[in-house]
Amino acid sequence: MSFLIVSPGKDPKPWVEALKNQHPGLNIYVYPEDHNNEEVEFALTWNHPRGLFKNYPNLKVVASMGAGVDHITSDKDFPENVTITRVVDPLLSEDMGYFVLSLCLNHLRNLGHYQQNEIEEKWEPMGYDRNKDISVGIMGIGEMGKAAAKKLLNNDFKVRSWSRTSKDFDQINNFVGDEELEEFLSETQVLINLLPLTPQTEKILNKELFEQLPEGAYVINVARGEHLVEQDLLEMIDSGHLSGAALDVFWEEPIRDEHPFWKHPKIRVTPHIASVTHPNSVVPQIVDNYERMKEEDPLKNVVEKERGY
Ligand code: OXD
Repeated sequence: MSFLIVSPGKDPKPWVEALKNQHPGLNIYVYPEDHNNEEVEFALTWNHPRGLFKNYPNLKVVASMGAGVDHITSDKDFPENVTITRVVDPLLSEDMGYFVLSLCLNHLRNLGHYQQNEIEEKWEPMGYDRNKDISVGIMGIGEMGKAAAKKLLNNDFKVRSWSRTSKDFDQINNFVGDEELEEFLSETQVLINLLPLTPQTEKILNKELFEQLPEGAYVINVARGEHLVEQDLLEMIDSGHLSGAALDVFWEEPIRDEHPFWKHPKIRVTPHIASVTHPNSVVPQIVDNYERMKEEDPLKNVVEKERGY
């Protein structure tokens, strides 16, 4: 029985090392090195070549290296009988919480403005709002969304959330479904997107949605580039309806050289680093699922394929 790692564009070495430490007997192959497809029962992946897994007749489980699984579920040739799992790591969620908190504080205290002014040697103090006076709206209240909400609440922000289906998180006011979206948006001064990417949520951050935010609202996208209609965001910032945006994810990563986001004074770009999986921290749960698969025990963090997350 073999364990396959498929992660083009991502260095597999720390994963191999962590897996070997956790489970010295594991027979690991890193795609595309030579291996027998029939022996592979478990694969760990990030951005696999489309259609690859249908060539593994005995594959049982494909584990995502991260919290997101859209890179797997979007593969139309993914074998139906293979289980998909994702990473659920409190530390990863906490990293996301700290990141969105720092973006909110940066925005509130105008640090982007001062950074630019420093380059231009300009002394130009600005007024600022206090955390307690700002209402932050989180779209998507899964593990990451909850962690973000807690960090923001602990730092005195007013927090509300929106999810497509009802969620059991009672610490904040949660709005549900299309019917309550308008109400959710109407008082959201900083919008944070943490939705999973599914056919229902693709391009959800569009002009129609932005128009329902109050004048001067700020947008943070830390989920997936495909949630955002880029042109709509640019238009709404340039018209003054939105005050700016912080973007960590993009349709195309890295974004191309002349992309208008790079030089836009009101858009902050980071290279998909909001919360990055640390192999040592998540390998124990992957090995645990590998053992469960062998023992035919129920796996943990299984993705509902119909739902897409
Ligand atoms: C993830 C990511 O889904 O890094 O884990 O985006």
